[in-house]
Amino acid sequence: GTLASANAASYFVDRHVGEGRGDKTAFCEYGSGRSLTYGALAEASGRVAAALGQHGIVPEQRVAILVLDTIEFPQIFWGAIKAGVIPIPLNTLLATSVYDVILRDSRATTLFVSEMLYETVAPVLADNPYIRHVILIGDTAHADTITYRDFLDSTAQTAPAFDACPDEVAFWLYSSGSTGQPKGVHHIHSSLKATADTYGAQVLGMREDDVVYSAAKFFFAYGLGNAMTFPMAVGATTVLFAGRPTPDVVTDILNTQQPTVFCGVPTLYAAMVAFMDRNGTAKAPLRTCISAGEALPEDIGTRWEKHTGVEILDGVGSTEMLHIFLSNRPGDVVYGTSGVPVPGYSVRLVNEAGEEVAVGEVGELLVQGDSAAGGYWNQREKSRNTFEGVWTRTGDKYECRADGRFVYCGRTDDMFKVSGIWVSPFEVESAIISHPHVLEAAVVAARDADGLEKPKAYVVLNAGVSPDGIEAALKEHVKTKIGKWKYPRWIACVDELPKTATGKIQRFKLREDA
Ligand code: 3SK
Repeated sequence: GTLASANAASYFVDRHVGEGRGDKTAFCEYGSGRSLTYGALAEASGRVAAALGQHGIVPEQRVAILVLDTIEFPQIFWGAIKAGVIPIPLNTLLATSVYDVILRDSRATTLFVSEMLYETVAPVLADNPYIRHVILIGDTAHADTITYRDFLDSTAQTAPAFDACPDEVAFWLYSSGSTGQPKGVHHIHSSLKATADTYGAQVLGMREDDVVYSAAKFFFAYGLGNAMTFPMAVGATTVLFAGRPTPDVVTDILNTQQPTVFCGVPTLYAAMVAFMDRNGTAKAPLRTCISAGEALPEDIGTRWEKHTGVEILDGVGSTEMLHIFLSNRPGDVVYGTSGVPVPGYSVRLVNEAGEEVAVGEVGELLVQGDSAAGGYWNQREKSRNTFEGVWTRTGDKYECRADGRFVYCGRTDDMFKVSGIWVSPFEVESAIISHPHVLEAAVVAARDADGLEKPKAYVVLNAGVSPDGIEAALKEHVKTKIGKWKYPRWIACVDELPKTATGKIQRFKLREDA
């Protein structure tokens, strides 16, 4: 039927009650047994909306959500949206000083925080000039906080959806970026449906009888689509897990929760195939697996498919575009590529002069689609450099092959030339990872005695593998796999690679060290 308002909560939450799905489970927590039906979510989000008003928090003010993936998260997120208040999900893995920067930058008036995360953020709350309410998801309030239960009990009312306009800002996400300061990315109400109607419906083919598990959490745009808006667009069910998705736990989630859709990132897929090689394959009725965050090495996709019989749809998206805009399609997967534009999006590859590059040449990827963010909060220069009219610059270098598939060639600032020829760190990494002794690798440019750039590799070996002789073996392996000039001149074996909270390798940190 027709919705009363363009408020995204009317479509994603309240509509289901009118359509007879009030008793359907929307979210269930792995481990605790707690769950939330669509009807209970409609009620709880209405209660959150009313309680926000009761506490004097008015439309267009911001509330920060530092909450683990539990059933309270959707209640708070949708409650705020319903009220016209702007929720800002925060990465739950950040350091205290970064929370200080983000809370000040956003000027959030309210913080919802899971008990387990309170200690990390608490030191910056007393001096924050904007925060008026701290609402703790847990049983015992600390000084200057109230519990979520008491917050809800402050009213017996449920508020209807605020009459939002489709172009109105609905929520923000902070982009961690591969370098530098966090940026507040503001998204509008209609963008959530735009991603559900395009990637969610036309690539994932999300269905009402799907059960989704996303190892990527709600605070990440990738997880927000996978675990919240795509299943909620069709009345499906999402499995939630608040802890760290290690291969043993993820295997147990697959075995016990029986998801039909699994959403991971390359690091997790790599760890999962190594785990399944040792412990046997997880058994779940999976129909689709997806990957994003960084490009998926071919070898990992092939090994995963051998184990599970299900292909991985590798795609690329961004916080700025809200979700995936280039992707492999079901039944048409070519590992080592990011596939083709998602219906509803168009892309261009341009050189430094802004001219389109020819097939087979490397250029920066620009993307156009309805889910683009409006800009970065209070960062005019960065907004202008990224959002150019209808086009959004991604900072990713791509090549479009003659068959129309896009191949990732690294970040605009990661590529380098060796002997005058472009080298993609990603290509060298993929070659190294295909060696059976290697779990993960990152490649950056380092300078040789002549001051010329050459590839240097940081390598994590598989458990139990000795580093003796590995340097010569890997150099030879890369030379034969992708070409003589591309082999890493130096190889450092390390215990782990520096990564952002969302799993992207922080090559800039390695470059500082190289
Ligand atoms: O990194 C990605 O590929 C991605 C995908 C979906 C949403 C957000 C991001 C950053």
